[in-house]
Amino acid sequence: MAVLTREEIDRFWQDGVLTVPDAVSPGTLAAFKRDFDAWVEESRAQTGPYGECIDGRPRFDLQPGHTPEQPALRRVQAPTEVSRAYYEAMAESRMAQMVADLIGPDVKLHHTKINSKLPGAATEVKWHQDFCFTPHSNSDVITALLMVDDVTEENGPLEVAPGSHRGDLFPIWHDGVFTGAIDDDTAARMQKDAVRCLGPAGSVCLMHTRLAHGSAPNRSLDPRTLFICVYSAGDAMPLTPNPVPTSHQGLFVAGEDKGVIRSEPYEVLRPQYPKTSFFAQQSASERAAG
Ligand SMILES: O=C(O)CCC(=O)C(=O)O
Repeated sequence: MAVLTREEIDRFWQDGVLTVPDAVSPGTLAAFKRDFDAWVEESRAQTGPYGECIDGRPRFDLQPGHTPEQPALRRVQAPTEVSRAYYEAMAESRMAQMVADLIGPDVKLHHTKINSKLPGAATEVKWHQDFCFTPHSNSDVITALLMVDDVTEENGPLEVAPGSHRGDLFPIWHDGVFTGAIDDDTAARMQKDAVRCLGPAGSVCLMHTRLAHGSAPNRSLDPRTLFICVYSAGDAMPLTPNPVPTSHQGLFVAGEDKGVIRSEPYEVLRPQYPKTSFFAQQSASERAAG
């Protein structure tokens, strides 16, 4: 049974983005916060990226400037591997059903992560389109950003350029450097008309993989934690190695594997595989500019 209305589905395809409340239960939200708070506590004793994912890279990434007094845990890679609450929300929630309403009936997981902006941390996300990091044989790929905290004007909300998923793919390589970011002029143009995706904790922002987006640092005293699940249609095949590899990649959360590959024509520069996380890659744009 559909969770999204016809009007919501049409709005998603028109704008490339749709925010819906109550994607998970209050109990799940409480469990998310408990697990995340425990990771933040653990991070206080660390001085650099730590832990291990299935490819040997660190699971937990820290913003430069992190201290025990002011922790700046900015990324948890593949949290579904170390938390039951995050796993169940990825596999069985209304969020997964909503994605099936948009690109189903067959939907599988690509990867999961938590992006966190703790108060006082300078974490920002430069403008980009996810498809340039994770090209697939077709673009029925959705990034679902679940709000673990209330997302407000002040705490570094996701900002998007509505309709941009129907336009060009903008390079994230510049002068031979993989910056992971759209060029400054284009980004400034997008920023001018950007729409902020706000909502109470438990809302999900469903974003088309080609939609251009970014987000500013948290200027408030409240945290901004997003649990991000990237799903694709069952017949969309990843064309490059998963930058956030997980043992859960390929799990069908709706429908089944029909053994079909569907492709659409497009061209994109092959992304660079990250050494730690996406945030470190994007800081290359500062080095390139300087
Ligand atoms: O954490 C954010 O604000 C942005 C997330 C993002 O850019 C992404 O998931 O691609």
